[in-house]
Amino acid sequence: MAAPLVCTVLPTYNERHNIGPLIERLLAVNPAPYLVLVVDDDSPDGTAEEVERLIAQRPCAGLPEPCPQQVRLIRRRHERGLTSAIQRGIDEALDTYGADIVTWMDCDLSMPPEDVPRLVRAIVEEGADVAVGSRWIPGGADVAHGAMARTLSWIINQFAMALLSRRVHDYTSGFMAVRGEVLRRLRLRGDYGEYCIDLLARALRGGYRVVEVPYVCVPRVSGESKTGVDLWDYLSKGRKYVATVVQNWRERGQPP
Ligand SMILES: Nc1nc2c(ncn2[C@@H]2O[C@H](COP(=O)(O)OP(=O)(O)OP(=O)(O)O)[C@@H](O)[C@H]2O)c(=O)[nH]1
Ligand SMILES: [Mg+2]
Repeated sequence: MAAPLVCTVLPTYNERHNIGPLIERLLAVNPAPYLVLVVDDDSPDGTAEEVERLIAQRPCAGLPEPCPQQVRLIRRRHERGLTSAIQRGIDEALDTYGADIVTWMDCDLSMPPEDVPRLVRAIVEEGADVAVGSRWIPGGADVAHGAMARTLSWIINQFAMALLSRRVHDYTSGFMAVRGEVLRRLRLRGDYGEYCIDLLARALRGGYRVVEVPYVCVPRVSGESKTGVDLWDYLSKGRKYVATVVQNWRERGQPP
C-alpha cells in the first residue's frame, strides 16, 4: 500500500520568529509524501512574508514536478479566527491535495514538532481515527503554563470527562492528527479552543477510535499568547469551553 499523504495545517497570527524553525523541524521528521499548509490571517508582523521566503528557498521551488515534501501558504486577508483558519487548511488539504491524514498544532513551538510522527503512527499503525496529544496522561505534562492556567485546564477537563467521556483526558489539547474521512464528516465548530472539545466529543459519539498520545507542552519560544495572561482572558474563553461541554452533553445520542 502506498504511504499516506500527511498534511500539517499551521494556523498563524503573528508567529514570524516561530514559523521558520517550526516548518524546518516538521520537514526534518515527517517522511514524504508530506505537506505543510500555513493559514495566516494577514499577520502584521510579516509571518506570511517569512513563509514565502522559506518556500522560495526550498530545493524544488519553481520546478514543474511537485515536491515530495511541500510547503504552501494560504493568506486570508479579510477573515480572522483560529477555528475557521484550521478548517480552511483542512478543506484545502482534503479537496486540493487529497490528504489521507491531517494534523494541526499551535505555531508557538509549545507543541514539539517531533511528536507529529507519533500522532500519525497512532493512526497508521494502531488504527486510530483520531490521535490527540495529551498533557494529562502518563508521559505528558504542561511545563508552559502557570498554576492558574493549569488549574483552569484541569477543571474544564474534569468537567468534560464527567459529562462526556473518560476516554479523553485533554479535551483542550489542540494538537491532533485525524483521518481525512473523519474530517469529511465532522466539520469544526466554534471560534477558538472549544472546537477541540467539540470535535473530540463528536468523534467519540460517532464511534470513531480516539487515541491519546502523551506530549510535553513547553513555553512559547517567541511572540505573544493569543489566549492571554490574566484571569479575565481565561475565564472569558473558559465560558465557551463550558458551554461546548454542555452542548455536547445535550446532543448525546444524536448523530455527530
Ligand atoms: N490563522 C489564525 N491563527 C491564529 C489566530 N489566533 C491564534 N492563532 C494561532 O493559533 C495558535 C494558538 O495561539 P496561542 O497564542 O499559542 O494561544 P494558546 O495556545 O491558546 O495560548 P497559550 O496557552 O498562551 O499558548 C498559534 O499558532 C496562533 O498563531 C487567528 O485569529 N488566526
Ligand atoms: Mg499556544
